[in-house]
Parts: sequence; C-alpha cells; structure tokens
Amino acid sequence: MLHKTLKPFPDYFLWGASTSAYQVEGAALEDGKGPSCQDVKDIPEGTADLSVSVDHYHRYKEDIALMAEMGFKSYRFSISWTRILPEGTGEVNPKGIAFYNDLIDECLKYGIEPIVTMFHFDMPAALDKRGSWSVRESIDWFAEFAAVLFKHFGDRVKYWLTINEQNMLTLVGPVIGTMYIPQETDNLTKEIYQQNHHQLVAQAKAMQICHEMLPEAKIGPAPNISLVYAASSKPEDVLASQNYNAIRNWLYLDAAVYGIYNNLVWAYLEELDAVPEISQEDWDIMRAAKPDFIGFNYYNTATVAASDGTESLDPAADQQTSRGESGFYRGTDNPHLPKTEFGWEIDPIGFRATMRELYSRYRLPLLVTENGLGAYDSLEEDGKIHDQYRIHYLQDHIAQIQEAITDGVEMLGYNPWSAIDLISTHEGIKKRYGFIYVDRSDDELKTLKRYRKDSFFWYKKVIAANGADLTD
Ligand code: BGP
Repeated sequence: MLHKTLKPFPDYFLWGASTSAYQVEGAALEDGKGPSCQDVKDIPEGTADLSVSVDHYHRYKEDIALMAEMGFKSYRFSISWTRILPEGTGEVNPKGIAFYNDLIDECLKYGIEPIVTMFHFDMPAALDKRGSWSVRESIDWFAEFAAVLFKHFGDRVKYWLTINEQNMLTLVGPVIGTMYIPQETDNLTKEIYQQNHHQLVAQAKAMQICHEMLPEAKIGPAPNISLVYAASSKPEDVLASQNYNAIRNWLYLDAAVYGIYNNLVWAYLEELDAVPEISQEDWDIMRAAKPDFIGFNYYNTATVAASDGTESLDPAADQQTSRGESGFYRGTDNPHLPKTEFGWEIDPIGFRATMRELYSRYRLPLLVTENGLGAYDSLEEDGKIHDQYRIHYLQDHIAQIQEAITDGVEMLGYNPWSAIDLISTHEGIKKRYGFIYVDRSDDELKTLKRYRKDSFFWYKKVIAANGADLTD
C-alpha cells in the first residue's frame, strides 16, 4: 500500500531507548547484590567481563541527564533480580530497592516514563542451583519477585515488561549465556520446552498479579519478533516459513495473549517427543491472563526454505542469524538485504511487515522495546563520533513505523537499543549500539567517560519534532 498522506506520530508516543541491567550497570556484586547466571558464566574470548560493564550503577544520574537532554519520553531498563533478592527468593536487599527507587525518581524528575523489564537474561545463580526454569517452583519464584517489584515500584512505574526475549532464551540460550542444562537429560528439546512452558506460566501469573495489585498499570511480554519470509514462492518454502514463524514468533504471543499453544508448534513438539508437562492449573493461569500491549524487539526478518532433511541446529547461530532444523525449515540468506558489520541483515520494510502482522493477529497496541544497529564506532580526536550509518538505520526504521501507523497499527512508542553503549550479549563492547559513547574497550576500562555521538544530536531533533522530521 502506497499511502498518499502519512498519519503523524501520536502525541503520547514514547520516544526513548533501552538497556538491560547486566549489560549496563556493573557493580555486579556490590551493595548486597547476589550473582546471576551472567556473573558466573564463561566470558567469550576477547569480550568484556560484566563486573563493571559501563558503570551505570554509579553514573546513572549523568546518564539520565544525557537522556533528558535528548528529550527522552521513556527509558526502558531492566531490574536485576539478584540486586533485589540476592538468593532469588526470600530476603529483600534494601540497597537494591534504594538503587531502583533512585533510578526511577531520577527519570521522573525529567518527565521520563520508566518502562521496566522484570527479567532480562539474568537468572539468579542461586536459583540455577535449585534447577532454574526446569522446575515448577520457578513459577512461584518469579511470582514472588514480581510481587516485590509491584509493591515497591508500582506507585511510579506504569509500564511493565515480563520476560525479555523468552523466545531467544529458548532458541539460542547457550549463545547468550542463559541456558540452564541439567546434568541428566536424554531429550534436550523436551527439557528446553519444559523450561519455556514454566516461563509462559510464570509470565501469565505475573500479569495477573500486576492487574490485581496495580489496576492502573500496563504489562506486556517482550519477545524478539522477526517475520519469517519464504525463500521463494515454492509452496514447500511457504510451509517452511509458516513452521518457523510459529516456532520463533507465534508460540510466545499466542500463549501470552490467548493462553493457548500454537497448533503448528504443538505438532512440532509432538514430532520431537518434546511436549512439556502441562497441568490443568497451568492452562487456567494462562487463559486468565491478558497483556495490555505487546512489547517486541525487532532487528531484522528471517528467511527460510523447505528442509532437505540435512539441517541441524547451528550452535553458533545467535538471535538474528539463520538456523535450520531437519524436517521443518532451512535458514537462508535473503539476497535482497544488506548486512551489518556483524552479519545481521537490515530490513526496514520487514519492520513494517512485522508490525502489520502483529497487530492483525493480536489487536493490541505495540511498543517497540528494541531495534538498532551494532557497529564499530570510533572516537575521533575532537571527541566526536560520526555514526552516520546508525542514523541511516534508525531513519529507515522510524519511517516504517509511520507507514505502519498509517496502515492502522496502534503504536505506543519506540525504544531502540541502546540508550548508551553497553556490553553486547556475546560480542563485547566493540559492538556498539548507543546514542552515547562510553570510553572503554573490551580489555581496558579506560576513563568510562561519556560522549555524545552524531546520532545523539539527530535523535534529539527527531524527538523534538515528534517524528515529523527525520533528516540529518
Ligand atoms: C537482544 C537483547 C539485548 C541486546 C540486543 C543486541 O537480543 O535483548 O540484550 O544485547 O539483542 O544483541 P547483541 O548484543 O547480541 O548484539
């Protein structure tokens, strides 16, 4: 559809950006914080460890002042579970509560709406020792944590996100350092989908508790959604794209929104003898819960062809690189799309296609919780960072949000990754995403000084014009 006139961004549109606790805060074991799985994992060679990250824990005031200077209407950050409950359950750490109280108040001081992710890739190490998401108790652990958050921060936080990228935890958990693998298992797929099931129920419980405790608040999931294209118009390729769309995307949202398992995923799990154990109570909890909006992270689309029976899951595949599974789909490159320096395809039009599809399937407002370009940036001698490539990426994607709004999609906001440079999930700080540059490398902490990138000044202008001027 070629629109003659584009509809404007709504007045309430939440322009901002995102971070996550373990990637930005540092202070990994300070002020009573317990270790999370990220603090005890093996650090990929040549990448930064997470003990200091970019020191947001000590510099959040300066960082939020910079976000306010850009005109942010929202800041999406995650709360570290083990800063609040060092052992994952039980005793609350008052210093952890104090830190997030201060962070929230600092945002509100500038009129920045805090958007809080409850869980972003950082399972408490103490709970991993107790079986992590494998065991049913994990549903209660998460519900306990959720209630603590709502109790302490619910008077000021109106937007909540449950689990960041649950689909990536399930599909590529080992690459992002989050996968808990029990020592004895003869069917790893079943084990993974059992963990996934417990997360679905835990999320549903958290949504229910949120609505009971905070009737004014809004809560939603935050999966990584990439529309999956068929590699050709060959009918077998189209079926493969439906398979991977269901496995990668719809499983998570059909469960969150409708409390059901997607039928193609169910058939896939049956084929693999990996249907999880589901109690009647689980179904009841899932069906009773309903999100208020859908938060989603978008980096690019995926493309798949029919399986030729030889595919096996590539253990190095990450959130956005192609994969395949014998009998179901075969990941391919899309010859129409360019790639980033880190090998991720770039597809702004696919962003619009993804928003259209999401809205027509679920009819809930959409909040973009991540989108962005990971690149090698360089700090010039005059203190400038010329990240034109990032401006172009963001321009093209924001333009597609306006197309989607004109298509009739209800959009709540745009919170790209990331507000400030931080440590990537598995590629260190050399892969930068921020509007704010941080002076550190993977092996040296340097000054940790903050610098405004060219994209900082550009985004400030975009926000001031409420998206009506994207030019640089
Ligand atoms: C998402 C995660 C983020 C973030 C981002 C970029 O999958 O939610 O935590 O890191 O992707 O990914 P990466 O750091 O692997 O480049």
